[in-house]
Parts: sequence; C-alpha cells; structure tokens
Amino acid sequence: MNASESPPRRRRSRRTKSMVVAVVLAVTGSLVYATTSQGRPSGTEGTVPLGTVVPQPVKVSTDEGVAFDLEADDAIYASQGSASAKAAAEFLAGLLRKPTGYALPVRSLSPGDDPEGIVLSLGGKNAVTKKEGYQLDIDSGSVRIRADDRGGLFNGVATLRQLLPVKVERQQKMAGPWRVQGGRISDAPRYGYRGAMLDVGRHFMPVKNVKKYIDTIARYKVNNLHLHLTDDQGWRIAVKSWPKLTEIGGKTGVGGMLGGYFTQADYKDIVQYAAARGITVIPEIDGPNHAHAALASYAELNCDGKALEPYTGFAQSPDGNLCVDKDITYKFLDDVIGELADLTPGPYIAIGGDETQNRSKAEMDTYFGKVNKIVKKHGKKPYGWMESAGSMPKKGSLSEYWAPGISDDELIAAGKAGGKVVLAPSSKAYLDMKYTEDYPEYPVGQTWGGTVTVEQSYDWNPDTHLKGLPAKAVAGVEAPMFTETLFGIHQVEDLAFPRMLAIAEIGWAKESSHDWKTFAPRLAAQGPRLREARVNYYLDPGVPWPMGS
Ligand code: TNX
Repeated sequence: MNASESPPRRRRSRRTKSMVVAVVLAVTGSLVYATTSQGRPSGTEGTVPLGTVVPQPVKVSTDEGVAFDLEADDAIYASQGSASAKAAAEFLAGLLRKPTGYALPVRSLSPGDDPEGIVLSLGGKNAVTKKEGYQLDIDSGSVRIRADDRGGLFNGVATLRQLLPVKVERQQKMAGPWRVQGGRISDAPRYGYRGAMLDVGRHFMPVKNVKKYIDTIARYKVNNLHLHLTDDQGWRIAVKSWPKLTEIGGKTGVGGMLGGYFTQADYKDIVQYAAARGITVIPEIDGPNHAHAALASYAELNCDGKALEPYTGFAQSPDGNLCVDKDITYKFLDDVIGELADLTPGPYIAIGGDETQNRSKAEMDTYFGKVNKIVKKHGKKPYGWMESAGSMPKKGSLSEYWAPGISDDELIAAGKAGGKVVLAPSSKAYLDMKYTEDYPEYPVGQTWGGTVTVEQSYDWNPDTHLKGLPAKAVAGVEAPMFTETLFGIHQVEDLAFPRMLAIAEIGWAKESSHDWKTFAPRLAAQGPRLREARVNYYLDPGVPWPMGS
C-alpha cells in the first residue's frame, strides 16, 4: 500500500478525546478544541500550524481537528537494523527527554509493525524518492517519518522539532501537553549542499561553542559544516607528524587574542557531534596563501628557510605564502591532509585557494595540481574557493563562489564542464557582514561586502546569481562566518542568526515559494525558539518578531 493511501489511525486510548472533539465540532460547526472529561484541553488548540516551518516544506496538508499528543509511555521506533534510523531516533529522543521528562525509549521497528508513538522508518515501501527527502505523517495515534536515506530522517526530525510547542526548547522539565497538529508534510531540498562555514582560525572557539553552533544550524537542515581550521593568525588542528603547527601556530589569534587549537580527539568529537545531527564536517587547510601560522611554525616551509614571526594582524598577511616550488611543501600537505582524512568521514577536504591574487597562473596550477592528487590519494575530494577553479580538473570539482570579478570565467567554465559550484556571495551570505551602519561604535562585523539586512540576505537566487553559470552546476549555498572581528560565540550568533536561516531557506525551499512576505512571519516565529534555546540573535527591525522573541 502506498503511504498516501494509508487510512488515518486512532490510538485507542485517545479515541475518547477525538470523539469529544468530533461531537463538539458537529454541534458548533466551528470550535476546534474542547475539554475532555479529565479537564485536559484537546483538539488542536495551541499547536504550531504545519506551514510555519523554516525552511518551508514542499507540500503541507493539515488535518483540521486532528492532533497527536506525546505521552509519558510513548516510545520512539527506528527501523530494525538501521544505524541511521537509530541515530535519528536517538537524536530526537535526546531533544525530547529533558523538556518532557518522559523516558522515550528507542525501540526497534520490525518489518510489518505499525506501532503507536513516534516511528522513524528508512527505506521499504514509501512515497519518498528524492535524496534527503522525507514524509511526515501526524495523526492521533502516531507521528511517522519515512525517508530513503539518513539525511531524510534527520530532516524529518528537524521539521517535527519545530512543530512541537516552543517550550520543547527549555532545558528543564515542563508540563505537557506535547501536542502536534495533524496532517502530512512531504518534503525534499532544492539543493544537496547547504553549508555553514566557521572560521576558528582568526579567533579560536572551544569545542563546546562549535557544538552550540552545530546545534543551531542543524535545526534548519544545514547539512555541511565547513570548518576553516587554518589561517595566517592561527593553526587550530593538531597534526601528530608536525607538532609545532599547534605548539607555535596555535598560540595566536587576531590582535593576540583567543589562541588555541583542537586536539585530534576534540576534532573527532566535533565530527561525531555533527554527524549525530545530520551534518558532515568539511575541514579546511588554507593555502597556498593565508598560511602564515604554518610558516611561523616551521622554518623549512619558507622559501628562504627562515621561520616567520607569528602574525596577529587583522588583514591577510602579506607573508603568509607557502613556497609552491619546494618539495617539502607537498610532503607537509601530504602529512597534514593524510591525518585529517583519517579523522574525517565526509567526502571532502577543503584546500583553500582564497585571496591568491599575487600568484601566477603557473603557481596556482602547480599548487592545486599537486594538492588535488594528495587529497585523492587519501580517498577524499577537494573543495576550493573560487580562485582555485581554473587550476583544478573541471569535471567533478567543487568550488565556492564568494565575490564577483575574481575568477568568474574560470568558475563558469568549470560549471559548463561538469564542475559544481557552491554559492556564498559576500553581499548576501557572508554572516560576518554588519546588518547596518547604524552602530559604528559597535566593533563587530565587517562592511567590505556591504551591510546586509535579513531581507537582503534572503533576496537572491543561487541559480541566476552568477550570470553565465548553468543552473545545473549549482550544488547549493553556504553562509561563511569569518571571525576577525568576533570574540566568542555570543557575537558569532548575533551575526549568524537570523541570516543563517535565510540562507538555509534559500538552500532548501522551492524557488516558486520564494517570497519575503511569507518568509518573514515564518522566520519571526523562530524568535521565541531561539530565545528559549539561549541562542543569541539580532532582532532585525524588518522582521515581525512576536512576543517572546
Ligand atoms: C575574505 S572570503 C576572505 C577571508 C576574510 C573575509 C572577511 C575569503 C575566501 N577570504 O580571508 O576573513 O574576507 O570577511
């Protein structure tokens, strides 16, 4: 039986309640809720309308008067033998146990079983065929999420999370009911790549704060975290074969502030934490420029054999240039990328390429030709900023667009030859740009890409943004967060949210649903959720924030 043909089911213990609602409805013709004999409200009072989700789902149909109540004895079922279904179920249980105070055991779902409660099923007979898509069915007896892949289940969970009452975000036990509006959501993303980039190079951020950032982006179906681990001002990942990278290069930060680094165990912890929320980590080792921290750590990496003094300036270091003609440069990269590849389950290693305007075409070809081979040798695929596009094999390449006029022609040529492009235009998607010039004394954020309100960050189309790039070459979108001006998670969040939600919406929702007038109130409804989750965000005056924001 196709999922769309399955009859609505009723949970026996809940039938009385539903019948009361039906009777009241029949009598009044308009009431949508009633009070049961136990005095508990029922029906759909206070539920989140299914269409309020960010990013907007593809298809929503509401069953008026039907609702699911999560109860103390409910369980979460996951397809038998599926590690992915179990992971999504554990993630959901982890979100719900604290605020509800319910045990919510994760149980195995045997083929053919159709239990009440929350059911996550992977594969088998279902109507979801699109990658990362899911179908969410809510009736009085159960909440069912079906998907064909791991990403789909996590995306379904992200939607369900937003359909629960705002109090689900509290990190303490709250009183029920835990009621979800009945209906069906059928959903799948517009683009496969929906990324956030976080620069821990300029100012280091401890594991716990990176995890908090992951927690927030996961709510909005972002599926890649591009971690900018190295830059002129700091090297943030321990490399066993080159220990001075962190002993020396890890000490500094912009202005001499917030140095530090991740041990390999820390990095693994971040990778696992992200994976447990449906997010793949893409580590970045920047080069051939933005490499001052490495050049300060090891004399032999420098063309003249002399170690640089550590750099704590604000702008790109003029000296942070790896020596592209030295063999040791590639021995170094082979070791670093090899260790990183071993710690990284995702398919990509980012290899930098940004701000290489001082490099000749020959230098770029040498560097990226060799690094490409190293990345492949370690079983991964390279991901580069747009400057590298002309020096990488076009077919199968993945490049990130960030500003106009840098290497547009090379990027377009790569796109036409089968390469893929992630769009991160600084005038729209750079989260480190200020929202407004109104507070010049507030030293957080930059303006080189312009100031960017939330509405402006939403106002673009990845398929047409770079004229000449075929739409089929667009892999998706990314919102980079560079941290030269940022001290700590509070400031990072202030700039990231809510603009990250606008970029997530663009990366997910259908092009035909793109409309600020409908997006703004949906976005606004996230205010109280972010507030409850203790996520800092900017109360952009262009968004109709409700009470509790
Ligand atoms: C440009 S964007 C850079 C970064 C800076 C950023 C500041 C890019 C690929 N390179 O090195 O941190 O601007 O917004």
